[in-house]
Amino acid sequence: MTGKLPFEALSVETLATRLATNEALCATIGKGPWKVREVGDGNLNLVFIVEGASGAAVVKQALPYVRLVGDSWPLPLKRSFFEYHALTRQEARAPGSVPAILHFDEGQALIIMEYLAPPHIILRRALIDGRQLPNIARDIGLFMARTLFRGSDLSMQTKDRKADLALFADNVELCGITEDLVFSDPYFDAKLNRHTSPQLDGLVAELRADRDLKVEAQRLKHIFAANAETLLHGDLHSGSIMVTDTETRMIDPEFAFYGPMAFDVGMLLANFWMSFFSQRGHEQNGKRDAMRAYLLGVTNETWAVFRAEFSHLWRTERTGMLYQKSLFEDQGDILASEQALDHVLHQIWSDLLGFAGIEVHRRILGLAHNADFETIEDEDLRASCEAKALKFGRHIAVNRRQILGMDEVNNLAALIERESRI
Ligand code: SR1
Ligand code: MG
Repeated sequence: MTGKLPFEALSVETLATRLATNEALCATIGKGPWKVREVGDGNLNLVFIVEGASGAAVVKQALPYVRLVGDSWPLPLKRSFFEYHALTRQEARAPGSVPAILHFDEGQALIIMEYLAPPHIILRRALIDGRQLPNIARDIGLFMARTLFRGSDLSMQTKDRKADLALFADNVELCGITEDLVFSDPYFDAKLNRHTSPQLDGLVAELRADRDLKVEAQRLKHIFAANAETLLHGDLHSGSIMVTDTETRMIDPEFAFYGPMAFDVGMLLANFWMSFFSQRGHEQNGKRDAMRAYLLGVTNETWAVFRAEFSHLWRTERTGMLYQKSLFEDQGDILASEQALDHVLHQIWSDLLGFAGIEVHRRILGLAHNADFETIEDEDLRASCEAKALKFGRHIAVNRRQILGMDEVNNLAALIERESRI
């Protein structure tokens, strides 16, 4: 298959014939016969696992529409191009944190990549199952600090960064999904919205009439759209991470673009807090108290690791045009450099709380829900978990400038979670 043929979606039936001569694939898994399975359970793409005599690989192909909704919502194939380029940059900036790329075909919008075999599992699934993974906070904290710092003007040469900014600026439609689905749709009666009804109807009406919340969501959208600070993963939720007990890999960066550092961190932490609030709905087979404590510990540790690594890179790799060393360290003024670092970290903290709060809202009020809540079959129980998460999200989004540290946030989460009545 070459990039010159017109685009055609692969299928389980056609994949082996169409990729039979692909050198990278044959070198990795051997020549056919191959076993092909379609395993995509995301909202946008086709994902195949292809197994041959000497191994397996993943073939991911974009479709010209949103899979979740169908061809009434067209979506450009070029998201595959952005995913490919994001993966190459993430691998360079945080080696070993993403699947290896074997082949990219721009015309067919497909990426052939390393198969993360079982026991790899999607992080969201592992957390629903109540598994306490020992390394995720460290691995994800390091990934975020390294990719976000090294993709910014704190590290890159300005000419290179501006060229990259121009490249990713064309990821318009994927940014548009986030701009609508995350920042706006949850706060009015948008067409594709849904929520657990009638249980949440009252609270949803209250949130949509909440002037402070609505203004804050739009201030955050403004930051998201206008602060092209670094190359983001762009969709760093627990469904975009694969784990074993010892390994953590980030996948699916098709939403990559230059935006605020706090967006990736906020979205990720929101997913840990949503997992925390959903645990009550998965308790049938035993108490989840330890799991809840683990999840709050993970938010704490992720943020601590992020801060520590970001600070380390600030002190050792600050080679870009921002906060240049000639103004600080080169004049012996280490204190001023540390003061500037504190300021940058504080800004990320305050913004990440906002992004986290509204990410929680959109997964309960908008189009794209998550399995943490959706797999709770008892609708009253699900609504009770969701209502607590919504209240938490509202508080951290609206009060983000006054919240001083992670303990305050996690104490609030624990308090809301223990409330018997919402
Ligand atoms: C229409 S796409 C819905 C969501 O799926 C992706 O994973 C992103 O999170 C997006 O917002
Ligand atoms: Mg995805």
